[in-house]
Amino acid sequence: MSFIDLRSDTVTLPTDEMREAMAKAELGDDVFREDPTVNRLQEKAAELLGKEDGLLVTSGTQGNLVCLMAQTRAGEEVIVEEASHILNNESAGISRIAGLIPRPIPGQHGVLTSKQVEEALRPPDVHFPRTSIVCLENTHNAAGGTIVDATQMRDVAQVARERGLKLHVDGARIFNAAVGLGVPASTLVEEADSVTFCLSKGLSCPAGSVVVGSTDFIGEARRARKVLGGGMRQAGVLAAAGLVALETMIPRLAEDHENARLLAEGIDRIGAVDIDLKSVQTNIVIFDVAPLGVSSSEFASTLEKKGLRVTTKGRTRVRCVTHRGIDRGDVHSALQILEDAF
Ligand code: TLP
Repeated sequence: MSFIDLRSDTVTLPTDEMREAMAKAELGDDVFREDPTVNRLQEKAAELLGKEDGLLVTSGTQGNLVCLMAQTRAGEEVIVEEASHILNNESAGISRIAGLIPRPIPGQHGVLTSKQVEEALRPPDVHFPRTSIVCLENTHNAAGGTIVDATQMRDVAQVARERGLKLHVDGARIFNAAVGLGVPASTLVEEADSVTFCLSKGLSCPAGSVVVGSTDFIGEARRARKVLGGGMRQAGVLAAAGLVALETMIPRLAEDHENARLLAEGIDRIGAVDIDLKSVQTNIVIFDVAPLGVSSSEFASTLEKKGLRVTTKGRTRVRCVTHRGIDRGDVHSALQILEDAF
């Protein structure tokens, strides 16, 4: 049975151009900083995001952890959005490995405001943990791929700056945000001290993420990556795919956004479940099956039997993600299956 796979944009396979670039990549030992392809990818990533330097890491999870380890000390507090990936989907790495304590704050569509951050700050008192960093997620996965725009980013960055806090952006899908807004990604992370973005999601690479920031920060991040076992030697085979992604794959994310819109509007039209069309801003569609009186996992297994793969978010929410492997025809077929299942 063939499936329409809307579980994640992580299921995308590398393009032929990527495979060719990987086969021909010039290689060296990256722990000695001698892999020319890795070096080129890191430079290109830093340039695209307007930062001094970059560092290839194995995954988005490793990237976020490396960024936090490089900018904090154990026992410090991290301000995170309540439904963020860092808090909920990275197996508590920030606590068990970086020794940090999270301070979760509920955002609106995943977006924190400067007022919320301000209110969360603690007076200097030996009883309290020191708050040292604020994390924003852009796009925000659990909120439905919602975008944090440059003004909202700046707003939070200003408080962080005034209070001496660092600002980290989990930009796993930062290029979806940039394409969604029609702005260069660099404008969205101008104020960030560190950014992680993923090559292996909508950009279709087989693996890898990149961390960017100042030269000093990257020096610390490189050490943290080593601690985590992320020094990868001839990693140019991966970086070669990353270069193709950064050079050719960003504009096509718009197609994924159009397909997500088409899917969301179709689900809304059927009218059997709850869906907030305002939250459908990029390539993620989340709907709530509570009105059907079933759990999200029961619903997902019904869909699976009919040839549609999705993921669940909590007890009643279902997530669909569009990507390069999904065209308009697949969206129409998915809608047919969904209507049937509803
Ligand atoms: N997200 C994956 C799953 O882990 C849920 C997905 O399918 O969406 N930040 C954000 C915002 C993410 O969505 C993800 C991956 C990560 C970080 C971690 O990236 P990886 O999977 O490369 O460790």
